[in-house]
Amino acid sequence: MDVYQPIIDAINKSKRILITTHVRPDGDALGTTSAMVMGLRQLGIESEVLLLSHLPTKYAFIYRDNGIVHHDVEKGWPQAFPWDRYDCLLVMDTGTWSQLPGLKDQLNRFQGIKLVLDHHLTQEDWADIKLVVTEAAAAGEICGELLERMGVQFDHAIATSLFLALITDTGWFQYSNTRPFTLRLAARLMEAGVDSDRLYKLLYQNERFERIALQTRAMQSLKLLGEGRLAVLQVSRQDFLETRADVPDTENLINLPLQIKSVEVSILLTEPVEGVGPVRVSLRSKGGVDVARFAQPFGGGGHARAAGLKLEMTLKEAGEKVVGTMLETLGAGGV
Ligand SMILES: [Mn+2]
Repeated sequence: MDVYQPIIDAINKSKRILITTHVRPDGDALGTTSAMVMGLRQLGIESEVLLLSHLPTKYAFIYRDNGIVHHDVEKGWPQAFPWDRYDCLLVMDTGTWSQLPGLKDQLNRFQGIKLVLDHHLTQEDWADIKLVVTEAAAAGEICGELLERMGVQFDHAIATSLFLALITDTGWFQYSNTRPFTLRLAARLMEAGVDSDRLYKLLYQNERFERIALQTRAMQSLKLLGEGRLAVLQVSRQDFLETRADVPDTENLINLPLQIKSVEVSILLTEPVEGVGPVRVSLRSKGGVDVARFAQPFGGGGHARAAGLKLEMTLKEAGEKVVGTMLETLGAGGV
């Protein structure tokens, strides 16, 4: 059976769709939701976006340029979120509650159909219809395919949104998740008028000094363990305070130690800026260790080469716990 048809039927039956995505949305999450809103508009289907975090400055242009308005519930849900306005909830780029804080409790007030469109391996069974394509490099790939099948024309705005999704999740087509489909889609998006030079400047030549200062501090914490196979970085609350940087400024940091030849796995421990909440542990692998599987017993998840988890302990304790377990994993020849 065609895996796209059930979700297409559900969308076609909907009058107004609420589209949401994971907490701390990245370029895939925002590009995909933006493309979806505009694609649905072409089809005469109304939709609105719900973000569980503030719109990050780095990617805000994609919503601003395209006039995408959104509900922002990072600071809390309104007394009466208008759930009865929507007959469909479409969750993009995640399928797990841990990535959707607060949403599960809200949904007992929602009567409509629940859809998931995602490319992550880790999934939970709560949606009515799921379209999960784990070979897809980005949720944007699945969204692009879906919109084309629904008869949407890629205009400049939709193409730019989908291109943002692709380049974010593939590191501008460098990561191993890049597949021929990704490049063929990218080619069609460029034909539809994507200004890739502008996107490159917006994403890679647009940093604040505070971010580079934080990266410098984090790199000074770099430790190589397990005969150089494991790299560990940490960002403490103190680092945030002294550099005036914020959590989004840790983005991409974890990839830097992978430049070292001997490193197989990179771990980044991030202490909460406010001093409350769990330590965030990000994991990257060159392929020998499945870090999604590693993260699972800790309640985390993700992809084989990029995953994360959270630990309710001090930075030091979290470091000892994760590093110890990872060294055992590496000692056992990887999982
Ligand atoms: Mn994604």
